Amino acid sequence: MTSPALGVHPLVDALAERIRQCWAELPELEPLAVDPALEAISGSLDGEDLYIRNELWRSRGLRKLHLETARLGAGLQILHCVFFPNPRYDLPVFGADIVAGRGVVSAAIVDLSPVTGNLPQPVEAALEALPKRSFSQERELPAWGTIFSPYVRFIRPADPAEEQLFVDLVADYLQVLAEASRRCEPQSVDHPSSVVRHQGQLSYCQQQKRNDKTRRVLEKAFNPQWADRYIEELLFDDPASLTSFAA
Ligand code: BLA
Repeated sequence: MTSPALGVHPLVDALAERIRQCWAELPELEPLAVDPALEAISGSLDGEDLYIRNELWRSRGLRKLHLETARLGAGLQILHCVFFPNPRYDLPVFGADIVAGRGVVSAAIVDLSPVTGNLPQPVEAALEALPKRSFSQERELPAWGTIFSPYVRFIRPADPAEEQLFVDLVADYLQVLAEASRRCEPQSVDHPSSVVRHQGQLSYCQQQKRNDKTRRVLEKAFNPQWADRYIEELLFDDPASLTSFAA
């Protein structure tokens, strides 16, 4: 293990490992270039170690697979993961976020989010068929959370057993997306559905950018300009124009 893994909450570590196992199974997986200045970032804040690690890939039907693991001062540990689809494919956005501080996880969220009004039918059917898992503490979604599907889970895990249950839940959602990405046939860039999905992905990014909590943490650890650039260029960069997805 390299030093960045030190001091990471076991749930952050376990989920990151599980996500890496999941993407290793995806068809046509290939690395996506990351600006070296953003790939591994380290520093210190108020005497605490601070680091960010970014891993980026793409695969069939998915234009950007992003996993960020970070430790950002005051013991705050974060796992941020988003899989953005290629708008030519009828696929949802996968998103997961874990926020832990001082050994306690305050937020664990996962969803397959639609980029049109509804989830693709095969995805919805597969999610419906998953085992029902219950957590003792469900959290309420913020106002910008209108982008999430009815299958979103936003919880505060109460103990290690619930943390494991959350890892299993995320792996199931990723399995559903992996299967859909294998089966889905692309449509042309000028197909009206591709246009709608491209627009839907733009809205997804815009809504996520309304999460002040992400911005505040990054501003404090770095500075407002850096935070802005990081959010706009890496976390929730708008998808490139549709024509760039032409085969
Ligand atoms: C909440 N996100 C938070 C919180 C912090 C961050 C500090 C508050 C914790 C809490 O309410 O208990 C911080 N999250 C970050 C930072 C990064 C990050 C700094 O990912 C990255 C560097 N957020 C996402 C994604 C989702 C998401 C992909 O990035 C969901 C798919 C959700 N985070 C999310 C939600 C909240 C949250 C819904 C709760 C917001 C609220 O209650 O207001």
